[in-house]
Amino acid sequence: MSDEKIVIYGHQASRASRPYWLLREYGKTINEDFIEVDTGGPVTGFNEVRDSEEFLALNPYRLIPVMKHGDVVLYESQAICQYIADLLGGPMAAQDAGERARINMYGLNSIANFEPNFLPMVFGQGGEEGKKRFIENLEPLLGALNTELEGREYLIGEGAGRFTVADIMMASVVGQYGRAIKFDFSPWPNIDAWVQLTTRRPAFYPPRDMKVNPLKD
Ligand SMILES: N[C@@H](CCC(=O)N[C@@H](CS)C(=O)NCC(=O)O)C(=O)O
Repeated sequence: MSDEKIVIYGHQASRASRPYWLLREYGKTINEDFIEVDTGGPVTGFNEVRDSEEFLALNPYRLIPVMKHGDVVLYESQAICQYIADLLGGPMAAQDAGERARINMYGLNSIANFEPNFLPMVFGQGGEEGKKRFIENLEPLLGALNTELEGREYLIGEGAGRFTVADIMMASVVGQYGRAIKFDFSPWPNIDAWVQLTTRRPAFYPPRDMKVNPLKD
């Protein structure tokens, strides 16, 4: 395992906010414990780093975030989150193979099912008609997630569960995007409570000098 610092290419106003949130949960500070290479992002505009040879060698798909830790290079925000959790360990990480697979399951679920319906609403895609369709798509998904959260506070672990990287990955989509568009979660009270519990954590919010509101990503 490399003792080099983790390097994240990205920007807070992008899906890089997911590994940044996780790193803050571990008490890590940008440019002290890990390095941020600012690429700009879709909201602020990308800068020249994203088209540099150095960046394209790491990710020919030209998407952020990208993580480099020694010889390990990863793109896909949720894969990066899972690597960091495994690396830093503790209760936020998987404790066994079953938990690791379930954490991965939530990472996939968040981007395969929820993100394609929440993110376009954040950008107002499709206007009112689009919004109606995205909400119709989301209703059964939210019903299922609400069922999974019945009697629980968090997604992973015995009993009410414990806060893990799975909550960060799912809440970065359902919670962050939902709150950004003031989505009405009241028909799904277990999700409503979980969104509050996860996205009100102090580490959810970037430090002031990052100057970006995560609810406006
Ligand atoms: N599934 C990927 C999506 C990566 C992605 O689409 N990133 C956006 C920024 S949030 C990007 O780099 N877009 C490039 C562009 O808009 O040209 C992940 O979760 O990392």
